[in-house]
Amino acid sequence: MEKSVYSMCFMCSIRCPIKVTVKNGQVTFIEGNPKVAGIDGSLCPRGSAGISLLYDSQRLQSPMIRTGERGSGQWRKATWDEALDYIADKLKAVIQKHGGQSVALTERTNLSTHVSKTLLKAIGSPNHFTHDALCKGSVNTACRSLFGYTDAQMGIDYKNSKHIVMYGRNLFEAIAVKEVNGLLDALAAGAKLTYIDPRVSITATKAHRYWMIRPGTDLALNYALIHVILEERLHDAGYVEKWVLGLNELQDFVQACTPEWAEKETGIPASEIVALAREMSKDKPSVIFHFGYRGAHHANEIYLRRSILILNVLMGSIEAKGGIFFKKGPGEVGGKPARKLTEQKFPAIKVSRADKVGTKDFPLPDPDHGVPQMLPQAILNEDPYPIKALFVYRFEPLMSIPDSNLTKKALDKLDLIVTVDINYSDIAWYSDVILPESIYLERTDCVQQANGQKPQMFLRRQAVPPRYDTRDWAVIAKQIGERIGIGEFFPYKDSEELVRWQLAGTGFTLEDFDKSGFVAYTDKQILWDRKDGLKFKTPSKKIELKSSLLENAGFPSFPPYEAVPNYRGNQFRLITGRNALHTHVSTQNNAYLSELMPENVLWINSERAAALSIKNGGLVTVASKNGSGQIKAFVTDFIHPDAVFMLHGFGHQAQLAARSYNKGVSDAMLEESITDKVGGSPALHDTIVTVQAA
Ligand SMILES: Nc1nc2c(c(=O)[nH]1)N[C@H]1C(S)=C(S)[C@@H](COP(=O)(O)OP(=O)(O)OC[C@H]3O[C@@H](n4cnc5c(=O)[nH]c(N)nc54)[C@H](O)[C@@H]3O)O[C@H]1N2
Ligand SMILES: Nc1nc2c(c(=O)[nH]1)N[C@H]1C(S)=C(S)[C@@H](COP(=O)(O)OP(=O)(O)OC[C@H]3O[C@@H](n4cnc5c(=O)[nH]c(N)nc54)[C@H](O)[C@@H]3O)O[C@H]1N2
Ligand code: SF4
Ligand SMILES: [Mo]
Repeated sequence: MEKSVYSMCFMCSIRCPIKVTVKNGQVTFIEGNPKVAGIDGSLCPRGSAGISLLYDSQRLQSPMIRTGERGSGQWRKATWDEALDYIADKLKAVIQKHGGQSVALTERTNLSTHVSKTLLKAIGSPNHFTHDALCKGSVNTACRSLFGYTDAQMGIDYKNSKHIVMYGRNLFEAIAVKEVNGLLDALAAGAKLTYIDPRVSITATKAHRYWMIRPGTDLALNYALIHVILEERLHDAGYVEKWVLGLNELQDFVQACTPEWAEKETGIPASEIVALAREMSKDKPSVIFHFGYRGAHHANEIYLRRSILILNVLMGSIEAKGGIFFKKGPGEVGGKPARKLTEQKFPAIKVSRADKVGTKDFPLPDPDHGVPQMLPQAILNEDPYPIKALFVYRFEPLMSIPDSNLTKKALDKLDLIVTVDINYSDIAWYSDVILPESIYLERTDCVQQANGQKPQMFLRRQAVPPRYDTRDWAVIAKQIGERIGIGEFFPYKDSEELVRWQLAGTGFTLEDFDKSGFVAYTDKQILWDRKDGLKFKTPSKKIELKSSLLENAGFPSFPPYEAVPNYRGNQFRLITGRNALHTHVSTQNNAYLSELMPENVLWINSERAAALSIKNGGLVTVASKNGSGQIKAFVTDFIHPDAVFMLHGFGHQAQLAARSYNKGVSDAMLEESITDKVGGSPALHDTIVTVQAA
């Protein structure tokens, strides 16, 4: 018996639409959903390795309760009832003693985030954290400061673009399949790609123009580009006049930021900066300055992201074909979105967030997401109140929050740590109870509201039943809720029933997804009229270069540029990133992927390596204020002398994940916890390390 199931990949959180072939109850093939335009059957290497995850005997197979010290790896198998009762008893005790706010939950934003939020709201805790700030919090704040929309409400029209500029947006390795295909289509149609990175990534090798920028200086480059554009009147004057507030202030501010000034800071020749500004202007408005995820993570990240967005604004590319657009929801065509459990009525929460987001100490990061790198400090200082229980769902605080040793210290103060994972992650290993979730091929998930130029909904469907004693998070959360007296907030029996509850009132049913994995509210692309139909959500209803969001909170719109120091001797700036074969910290133990790439290495510039007697392939010790590790050197001309680079995601410590145990070094162990206090992101690239032959 053979069947095809339309679903969504979850080997990373991009959620590409997939088609799964199931023969006699076994998954035999996974491909990109051929019915989705822009995917057309393609998948990335990690997506293909989903089969190896499904049949992996090293993944979590049943609930576990810790029997030895935290982190000692001593466990006993438990039944679900035992594990859930254990959690409920501890949780009730914590809530009784310290109040509901003492319970925190961290997760990577996912389709069941409304379920997790419901659990916390019903308990009376504001302390729900997503990964967002760690990934792109300052991008989010930058977008809100200019347009009143979050970055998640904005999309990029690669396909129709004529010139795309990427600041370390290493799209051909840090993959999202539809975006990669869109960029490839644009390049095939003659678009240009300019790529800027201190390291020659795969994307750099495909670009028409590549600049090996001195790390951390992109902001100087952008101020010079803006300088040239305004000086030479290269901007879209009609668009700017109609939609923009603060052009004069911007012009005054960039007066001194000449290309010659930027050349000294960035290492990029002034003449080339001028050439790029002129080229982009010729192709405007169908141009994109990519606003990133995390090309450069510094303490002034928000101002870099604003400068990139401002370049788009000057080109008039916001809501232009081949530019950046605002995602349209079902409301644009009279449709209704899927319901969320968080729409229910909850008791009011009277305390502020433990990370202080939304208070005068930390006013601007998005309170919908919080700032996870502040959680360890909040736990350690019990400021503003104690946090005593932590749920970790589909997230890895020990490897995804900078300064792992500090995080560990904070975890030691907790009365209860529960991790819901699919793997023996380091955080699972450090927990009191591990709850195993069914993997994406084994479960139906909540509805994905896919807003865009055409609003749609996608669904992840169960392809095969769970191989082991695992459950879906929506069900696990409900079963915990029932045990602590908040069961009424979870009005469903299983995930399918929850999906039906979500779809009620949308005009679509669960069965409507069978044919192709998605439903569409309309066939037509929606673009607002750039002459008079743009709907900005700022207080002025304009694009605010001079931002009321920032200035009302006491932050400048255009702070002076601070020069970036050089590093010499045995000192380097540590930079990190991704590779096409792994997802963050999730896939290092995958049988296929670990064979293809078992460990990370340290990229180091040839001349600097020679001066330190470091040989290609030789072992080096890399050390920061926080810790040190030994790693193989990759000696190359393809990285700027100021920086060393390592892939994120290695250095796992959980022994039962035997393929990844102790392989390579963890960047999070080395990184200092420094935060952009305006935007909310951690400055992951502001750690200085020393490197020496081991
Ligand atoms: N030091 C450092 N920190 C970083 C980054 C960095 O480069 N360096 N990058 C940042 C970025 S951009 C991001 S997006 C975040 C990502 O941070 P995380 O979300 O923490 O990382 P992931 O590797 O995506 O997944 C974390 C955990 O989810 C588990 N998991 C995977 N699939 C499932 C599932 O179906 N169910 C359940 N229950 N668990 C599952 C994995 O086993 C893993 O333990 O990290 C950020 N933090
Ligand atoms: N294969 C794969 N694909 C993924 C993911 C994954 O884990 N694996 N994760 C997804 C997620 S959640 C995210 S956030 C995206 C991340 O997507 P990207 O942000 O495109 O990916 P990174 O690899 O984090 O990019 C970091 C790049 O920035 C460069 N860089 C470092 N410092 C500087 C600097 O000062 N200036 C400039 N211009 N560049 C600098 C680094 O050398 C590196 O090449 O990828 C997504 N896609
Ligand atoms: S980018 Fe790759 S791993 Fe991520 S969802 Fe798409 S196919 Fe899966
Ligand atoms: Mo991310």
